[in-house]
Amino acid sequence: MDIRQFGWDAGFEKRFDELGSDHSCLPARVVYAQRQMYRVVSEHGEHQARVSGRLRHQARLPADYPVTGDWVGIRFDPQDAGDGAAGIIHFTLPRKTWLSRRAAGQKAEEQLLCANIDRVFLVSGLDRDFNLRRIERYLSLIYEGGAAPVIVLNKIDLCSDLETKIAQLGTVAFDLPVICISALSGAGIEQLDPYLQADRTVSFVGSSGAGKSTLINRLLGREALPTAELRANGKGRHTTTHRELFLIPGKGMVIDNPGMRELQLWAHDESLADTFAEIEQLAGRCRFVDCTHAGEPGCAVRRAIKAGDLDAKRLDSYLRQKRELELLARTDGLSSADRSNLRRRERRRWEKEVRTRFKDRY
Ligand SMILES: Nc1nc2c(ncn2[C@@H]2O[C@H](COP(=O)(O)OP(=O)(O)OP(=O)(O)O)[C@@H](O)[C@H]2O)c(=O)[nH]1
Ligand SMILES: [Mg+2]
Ligand SMILES: [Zn+2]
Repeated sequence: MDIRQFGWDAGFEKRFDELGSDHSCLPARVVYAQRQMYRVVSEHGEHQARVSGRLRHQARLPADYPVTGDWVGIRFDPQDAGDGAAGIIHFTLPRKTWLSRRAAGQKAEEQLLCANIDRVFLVSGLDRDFNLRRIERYLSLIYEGGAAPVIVLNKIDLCSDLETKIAQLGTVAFDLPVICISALSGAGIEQLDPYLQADRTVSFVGSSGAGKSTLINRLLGREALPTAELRANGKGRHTTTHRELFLIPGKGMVIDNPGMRELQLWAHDESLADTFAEIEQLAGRCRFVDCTHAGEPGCAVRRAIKAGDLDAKRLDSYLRQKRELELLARTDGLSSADRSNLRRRERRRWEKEVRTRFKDRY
């Protein structure tokens, strides 16, 4: 199997050579991860793998374990593994981009969702799933991980006020691509083609029931994933329960994700500055440099709201996210936040490569 079709390139190869110095390791990409059992693709094809005892021993945080989309170094030895795991994962390559959120629960801990993605399709149903504030949260989460968002509005067949919704979306999406489709009928999905390119990986996020798996099935041309209607109270169980990477011949890779009920941020201020670029810009014109936009004199942000140039709900959403991040920084999660900082630094090393990858996108 040629792993280049899974996105293996010179950049990964270079880092692999830096890490896998003893040459007995092979590169492999994680296509499925659940409870420390992994499925990977390597030059030997697709097979099971588990992490080495040493990796497990050294892992201090959940994010130290490989996730779907990671490139790892494995030793492949069919004789070696009695448990059906033909590969032993010895290390994970530095992640180019990623998606993570704050794990549910009291502890401030990062939950890494997937890694090495070029794009994220933020799938939102045009039914009652459509929610600007939720889209803002997803955007902060996506910007933090360094992948480029595309907003996919699904279920056009159920929507009678598309124009209004698109106009509303304009106040949070600015120049991001917005694509309207019906995953069920296939209407409009050819508009996704420019974002589905060989060697590139797209991760799908959005609420449960938004139609992520339906769309992936349609792109794959087979029912690879189960899909289901939400229960009438909107609380239905999550149909997708794990993250899995699929290869679409000629169109790169897609990663399905379970819908997220709790969307707690794991991010830094810089990501908010991307999501709320126009507010940050206005804030630069407030009289006080430390203006909290809570009613101080000479506040340019409040002025914009009065003038009708900025939606008060959007400022509210910005302040809410900001408070959430301040709280995160103050809790015992600091050390893991530092950890995430490290990863961001690593990403800066990647950035030039990421940018050249985006340049030839269209
Ligand atoms: N009317 C309509 N229904 C759709 C469309 N796309 C998906 N659905 C339906 O929406 C329901 C949920 O779709 P899924 O693909 O399972 O949603 P999901 O986003 O994968 O949900 P989770 O796996 O729980 O995160 C299913 O009953 C689909 O048939 C669409 O374009 N129009
Ligand atoms: Mg699903
Ligand atoms: Zn202000």
